Amino acid sequence: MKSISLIQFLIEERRAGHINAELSLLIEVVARACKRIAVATNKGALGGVLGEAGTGNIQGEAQKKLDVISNEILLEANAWGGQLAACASEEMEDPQPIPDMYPKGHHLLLFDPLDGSSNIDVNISVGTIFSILRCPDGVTEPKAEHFLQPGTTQLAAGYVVYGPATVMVLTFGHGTHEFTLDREVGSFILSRRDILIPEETAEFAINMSNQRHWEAPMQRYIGELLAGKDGPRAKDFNMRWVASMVADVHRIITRGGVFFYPLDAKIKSKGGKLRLMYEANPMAFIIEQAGGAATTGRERIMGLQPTGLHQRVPVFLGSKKEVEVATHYHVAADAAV
Ligand code: P6P
Repeated sequence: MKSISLIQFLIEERRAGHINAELSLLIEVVARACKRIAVATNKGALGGVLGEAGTGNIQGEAQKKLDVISNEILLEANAWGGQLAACASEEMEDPQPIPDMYPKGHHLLLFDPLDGSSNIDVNISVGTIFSILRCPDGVTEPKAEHFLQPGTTQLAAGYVVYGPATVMVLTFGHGTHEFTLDREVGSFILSRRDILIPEETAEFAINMSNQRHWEAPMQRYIGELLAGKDGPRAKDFNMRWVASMVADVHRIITRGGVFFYPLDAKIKSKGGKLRLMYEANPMAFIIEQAGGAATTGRERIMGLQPTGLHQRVPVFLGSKKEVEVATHYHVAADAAV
């Protein structure tokens, strides 16, 4: 099959009217930045990039050196291109404006520069997650509130998983597509177009160590999966947990499955573990475009009206039928109260 590069694919998408020239250029810039992040992560111990940075982020988390490096790479790559009005990052409290000496564009870029960074020092896959919104008309100095748009308004979303291969998965709302980095050429090459994940699955991903803290419907749902073929689900299930959302989601994009980070007693006051704007929303867009579902356990993630740039939400995503079962248990339990 003739290989199609990311740039060629973007030109096709422009001709199809799915994206405009500015968004196409922005995706190329983000992809180029992620190639630089891949080079940095692939150096491992030889690059002096492992371990703690000695700083903390807005989340109150200790930053890894690669968190800071990846954030800087994305900010620098996106400062001068003219496609953005501002950026927002998991690593920064406030949005980052485009420097005055550069032209501004019509887009807002949100990202988790290196998701799963606790896995870096043990050489397990990590990734970059990004979401692209339109900057509201007439807004030249975007503030946090201008980013607070529901996931349904995303123009594009994607992730890059830095694993045995460096793989980018993208959606513009016209299907979900996968590109694999050809390191010899330095190009992302289309490896899967119009991905569809199975509606059914026998594989779930959750951090079981939190089980005693879950709400009752989650206890019931996971208990039924663990009961296997002798239980109410009448089939055995397998479990995976990489503790790197990008890696877990990419497995689901590749072979189906379902991923949960539910509320639990430890994190209930924060609203959840994962961040809505630059983790849950982009992953929900990607999963829905691949025929899956993404809810908070009670409602569609992409329908939420955000209340804060770093807002956290529960995440249930993946194979549609399984997300629906788990969500139904929570909705039914709420209705019974
Ligand atoms: P836990 C990584 O820190 C992350 O944000 C996601 O990538 C991952 O799915 C989750 O947290 C892992 O959380 O509680 O299992 O360490």
